[in-house]
Amino acid sequence: MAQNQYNEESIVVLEGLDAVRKRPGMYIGSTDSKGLHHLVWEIVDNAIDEALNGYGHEISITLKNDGSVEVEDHGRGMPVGMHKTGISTLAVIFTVLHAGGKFSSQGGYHNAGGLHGVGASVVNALCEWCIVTVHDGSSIWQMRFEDGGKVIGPLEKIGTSKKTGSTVRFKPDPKIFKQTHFSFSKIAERAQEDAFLLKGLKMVVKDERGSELREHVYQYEDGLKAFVEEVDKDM
Ligand code: 1YM
Repeated sequence: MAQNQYNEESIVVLEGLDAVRKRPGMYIGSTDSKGLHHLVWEIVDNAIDEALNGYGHEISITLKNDGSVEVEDHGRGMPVGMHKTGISTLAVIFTVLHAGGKFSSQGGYHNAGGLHGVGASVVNALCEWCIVTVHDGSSIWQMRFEDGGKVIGPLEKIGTSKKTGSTVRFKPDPKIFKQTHFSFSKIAERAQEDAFLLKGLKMVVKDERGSELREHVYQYEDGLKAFVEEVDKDM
């Protein structure tokens, strides 16, 4: 029975996500460094959406030494219940293209970049692996995907927690991207812009790669005023 369920989930993945792997440019613009960093913005933007909705005001982005990146928020936590299709809602979010209205180009938070809102499933499709962890205030849930977003097991309860929030850790697929090195300065710059735009939002960017451990924290109680001062400084 349980075996069957994974097979059905896997079929959804194959139908939904192979389109992304066939034409990544249609979803993330390109497969160069710019496209690679789009993966980070997609996940970060979902965390920012949650902050804009009033849940959680601290988001951290960590560059890991295995080439993966981890994005963590302290919002409500992604839904861990069942979707009407009989698949967990989390699996739907990560394996069905444009799952949920908020991933359509109509919904939620937008940036000036244009290409935006294509969502977690697109990121998952273009990864070697992706691990999603949710704290729901009583339990810790986890689900893993491999090789272009394939479901490798069910959403599992892995512990208990009084906190709420979501963590997505993913490793881009080198078969898709021309290069898979994340730029700390590029990510930090974008995180700072997000902090300027959303008053009080705390963005923490960490680099755990190699011996060069770095951490930048951005938080502005008077958003755009701080931005103008920053721009002014360089003139
Ligand atoms: C590290 C990335 O994705 N956080 C996140 C995502 C969602 C929610 C909370 C959430 C939204 C809603 C209700 C709602 C998402 N929910 C959905 C969907 N962080 C990150 N935090 N409960 C939780 O919008 O109603 C997609 S993403 F589709 F289920 F609504």
